[in-house]
Amino acid sequence: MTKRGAFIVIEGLDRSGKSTQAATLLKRLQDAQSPAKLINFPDRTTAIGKMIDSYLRSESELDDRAVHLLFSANRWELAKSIEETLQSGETIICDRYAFSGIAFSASKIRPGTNSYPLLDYSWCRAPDVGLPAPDMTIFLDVTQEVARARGGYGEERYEKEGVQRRVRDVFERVAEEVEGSGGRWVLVNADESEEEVQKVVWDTVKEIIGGIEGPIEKLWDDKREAGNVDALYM
Ligand code: FDM
Ligand code: MG
Repeated sequence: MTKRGAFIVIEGLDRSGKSTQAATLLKRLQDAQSPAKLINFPDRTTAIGKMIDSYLRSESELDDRAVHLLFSANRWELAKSIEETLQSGETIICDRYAFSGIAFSASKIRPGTNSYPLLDYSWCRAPDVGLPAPDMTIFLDVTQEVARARGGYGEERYEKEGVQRRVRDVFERVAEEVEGSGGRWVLVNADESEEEVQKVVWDTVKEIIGGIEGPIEKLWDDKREAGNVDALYM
């Protein structure tokens, strides 16, 4: 049986070194003659992506639910091409995915208060159910102190300490849930040097870059009991 490519997601907070690590991993795979490509979410090049980009730059305002659904739609519009790429035997390294979608939206607070969520966790998760599931998610965990020492955050909407702190909390819940549903979530200490993190990332992915034998799983697609399905169509 021919193997398909591996679907590797890299997640983390801003300043965790995600994009740098993703690019380095791509290069190492290519150097090892292992076909691979790098994608990232949000993909700001599509029509939906352009709306997201404008929102993130604070050039436009959008309802919190509307923008959440746009982020998800941006993944769905690329889902088929992800599957085709994997089936063709090419590995995908993906800089952010549905987990960022939940973490950033579910950590939003009600205006004028200090409490969240504004959007319910399970509501945030729902639109991404059924997307191609990663074979492995590498979470680059950076502390606030180190993020600050790396020059702090940029100018975009979510690049603020308060936001990042809350997002980190929600990511912990996402991690538990991914592991609970049989997914692989690998926590990497991203406070370490770029080289050190590279080493850990490479050691982690080595085993799957030769390809994967099973089918592409679906994200959080909990099988309904037959009885429930029947009830649904009665
Ligand atoms: N982000 C990213 C979300 O809020 N939801 C999502 O589904 C995704 C994929 O977009 F602040 C946020 C996370 C980040 C911003 O991402 C832009 P990059 O990777 O920093 O460009
Ligand atoms: Mg960013």
